[in-house]
Amino acid sequence: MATDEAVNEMDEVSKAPVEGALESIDQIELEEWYDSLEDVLHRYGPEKTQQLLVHLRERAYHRGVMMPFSATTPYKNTIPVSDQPRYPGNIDIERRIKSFIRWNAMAMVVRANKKTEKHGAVGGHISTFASSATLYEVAYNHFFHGRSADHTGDMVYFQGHASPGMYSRAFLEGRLTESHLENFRQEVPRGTGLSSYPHPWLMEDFWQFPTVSMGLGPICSIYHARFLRYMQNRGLLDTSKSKVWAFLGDGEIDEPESLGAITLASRENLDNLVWVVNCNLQRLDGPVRGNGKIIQELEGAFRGAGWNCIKVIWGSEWDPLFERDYNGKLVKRMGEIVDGQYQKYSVSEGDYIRNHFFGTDPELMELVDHLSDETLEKMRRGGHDPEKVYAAYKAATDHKGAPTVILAKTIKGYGLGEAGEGRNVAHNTKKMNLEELKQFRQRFSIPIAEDLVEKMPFYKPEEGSEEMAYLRARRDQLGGHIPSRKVTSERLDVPSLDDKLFARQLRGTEGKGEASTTSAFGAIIQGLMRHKSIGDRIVPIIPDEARTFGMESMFSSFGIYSSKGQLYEPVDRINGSLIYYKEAKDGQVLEEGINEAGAMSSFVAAGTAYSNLGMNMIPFYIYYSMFGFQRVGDLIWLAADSRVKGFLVGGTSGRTTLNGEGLQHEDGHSQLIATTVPPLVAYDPAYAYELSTIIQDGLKRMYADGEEIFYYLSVYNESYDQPAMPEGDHVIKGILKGMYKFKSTDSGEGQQHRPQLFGSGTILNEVVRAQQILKEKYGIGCDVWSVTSYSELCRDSMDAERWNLLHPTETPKKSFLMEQLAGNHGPYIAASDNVRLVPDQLRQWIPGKYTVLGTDGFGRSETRTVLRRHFEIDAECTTYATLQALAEYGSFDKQKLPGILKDLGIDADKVNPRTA
Ligand SMILES: Cc1ncc(C[n+]2csc(CCOP(=O)(O)OP(=O)(O)O)c2C)c(N)n1
Ligand SMILES: [Mg+2]
Repeated sequence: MATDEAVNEMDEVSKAPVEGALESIDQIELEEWYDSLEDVLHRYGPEKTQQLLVHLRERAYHRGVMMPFSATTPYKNTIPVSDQPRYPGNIDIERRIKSFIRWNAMAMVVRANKKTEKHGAVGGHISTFASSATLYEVAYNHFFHGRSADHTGDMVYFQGHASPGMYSRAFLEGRLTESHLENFRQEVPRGTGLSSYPHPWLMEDFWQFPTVSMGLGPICSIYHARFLRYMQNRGLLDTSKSKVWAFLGDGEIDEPESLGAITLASRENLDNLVWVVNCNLQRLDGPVRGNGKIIQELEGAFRGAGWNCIKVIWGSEWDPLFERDYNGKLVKRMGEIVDGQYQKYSVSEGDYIRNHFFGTDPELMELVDHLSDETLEKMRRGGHDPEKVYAAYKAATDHKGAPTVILAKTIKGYGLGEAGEGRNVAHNTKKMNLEELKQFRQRFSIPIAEDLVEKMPFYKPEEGSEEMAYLRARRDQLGGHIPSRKVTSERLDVPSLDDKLFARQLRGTEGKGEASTTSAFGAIIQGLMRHKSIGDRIVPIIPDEARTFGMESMFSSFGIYSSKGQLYEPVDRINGSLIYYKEAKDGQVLEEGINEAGAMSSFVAAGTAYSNLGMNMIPFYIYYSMFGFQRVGDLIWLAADSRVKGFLVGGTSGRTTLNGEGLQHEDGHSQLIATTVPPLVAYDPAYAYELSTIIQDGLKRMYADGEEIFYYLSVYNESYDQPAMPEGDHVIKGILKGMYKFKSTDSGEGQQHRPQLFGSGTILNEVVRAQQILKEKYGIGCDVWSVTSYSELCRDSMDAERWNLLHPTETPKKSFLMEQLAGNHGPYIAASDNVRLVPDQLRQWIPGKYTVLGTDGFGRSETRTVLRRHFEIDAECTTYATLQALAEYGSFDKQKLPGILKDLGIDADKVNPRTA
């Protein structure tokens, strides 16, 4: 509400001289307009005034007056002083606590680098937290809520480079010891030190969300906020009290992932989401927008996207100046200055600021006449003023209907003085000389004796001190420590392989038709969703390809999640048809649209619910395999760091199996990249029974046994006869370990060597065909192995080898691979729809000649038959490679090989697929 004082102020404004375009309008006319405005404001208040102005604008449009679009507001705080709430805490004590945290955060980095200097210092960052200490401390003291019995807790995405500040606070809170701080960035052995950035993989009781790969925290936070609503709307968990906070750098905002999903947040009315952008105007090398204004640019983007945007630009010291800025000249001047110049002011002395900033206009000069140069230097930016920050957080958390972004202006390296404050080198500052340390101590009143300063002791107030009591009381009241990762002890009752949903797949197609592993997967997931004990925990996530995977019936059976339900009559619901595009408030399917990064973010949110919400959820993210690892590889890496659980399902896999789509779609290398992700278990199954066995075991390992791993499954869209699961104990074990003997033919008469053929995915069928050709045409018997996972075999082999290396006098351990191949001498021939490096992982342990066929080179559109010949992985090429290998063993006549090529229809001078 406009107070009388404010109205009086406006009176002054109305009498101010008119500038610019309005000069041509009659003064009296203008006065009348101003008076009307004042009158309405006085009688009805700002809200009604706003409505009236909007109405006037609409009327003007109607009369043909085009209004210029402006998404931004003047360069001042969004919240006027009159609306600023009373600060609920003790600012003095909070300042002291914050100062100790600043000191320890700085000391931690400087000491770690000194300690490790001789061995190549370990690095670290001081300046990011120096600029954001107030932003965090206000939240720690008044907003961040821990997870407790009646509150699912706030989810806080901390800016990665600010981690020393979080460790420093945890030290005061008694969660970390001095020894932990001493070992910042010295993490071996595990548990003794502190990780560089937020890494749940490395500090599993502490960090929840990896953020340091810029842009990923922002997008994950949006989808996390939406996932909280999903849990709520599906009636699974009351998440209504939880907020998602994300602290970002202004430089980080340039990552496309940062802004790429902001409209989802407003479309979904995510008022449980608060972003705090630390606008210190600098990134690593220099200014974020030297010649522009990042805060204004972001305001325009966020307001345009429908966010509630709160600017916190100026500290309280500026308020009296604004109060006297009757004609808006100060605000206008503030709007004229670009960020590069603001950075210059942040390192300049008072007289420069006076002459350069205020000196352009005598009236502005007069505004600051009464202020000393020293005072001018110390006038804070908004992000360093707890009262302004509190006001913004309060408004953000009270806001309804839209997410909030707070654009807080700060100074990078605040308090570091010459060592980096506002300097372009601030980001990399990790050294402080004695003089700088002394200044720091003095500026923040750190109670450390001057002669001890050089040693940079960590400072913790005595137990029972006012500060410790305050710190504890605040966190106790807010539900405990943050960040804090707490894993649920809940174990799910997962279906066994005997359950009908799997048993059906184990029987195969029984000669009644053909099926692909993709369709088998579709049946399995729908069976799981119907399962009585875990059905509601399944979270199917699909970007926009359910129809491609033949899973569209899921839409109507389970509904597509939509916070708004379905406000339209779906076009495909004709004559009461049961299969249609059904959106529902409690829908189970997350249909993310053409947005693999967003879908991956949902996968992470659901797959970490067991630790972040205390409830196991089972995400299956089904996507075009080509647009997985190489498109969102960094998010998959983040998922691994997050200790995610769930299944990534690369649909339409295979360089030659997805035959028509061509170069950009045909994937032959995701299995290779999958190998590089430590907790990821990857399989490339050929048959529905293999797929079932793997999924059942995955469910058991992750949700019944509690292992913190996740899965990657290649599924294909080629239909063929699905065999029944062969008899024998070795089959299930082999499927899970990575290989089992699938089919054998008898050795021919006098056959000296027995070839061992490896096949995976759809190409196993080609290998089986090669086995037949070898037998029928050349009288050679061989064994065919189904290799379900080269990466699992490789990991097991590496582990055995490592153990043997380090225990030279003990009985050597045998890897599963060695056990399987014992007594065989090869030759070995592997064929798959992947690049050669996938089977090549095993080369060093294969006891004989090893020929690997694969799909190295760009894919292209053709029939599967032609493509498999092009890449030389079909049955004929596998047959030939086997005979050629036997020739090298001396058990086949080499001279016959050119004739065999002809016989098999293989052109020796055909194009090389690797370079084609
Ligand atoms: C994807 C990615 N690219 C590059 C980096 C390297 N990097 C680390 S910090 C930084 C600058 C950060 O600037 P800003 O976001 O403004 O944060 P500030 O420290 O200024 O708060 C860069 C480029 C990274 N961590 N992640
Ligand atoms: Mg920055």
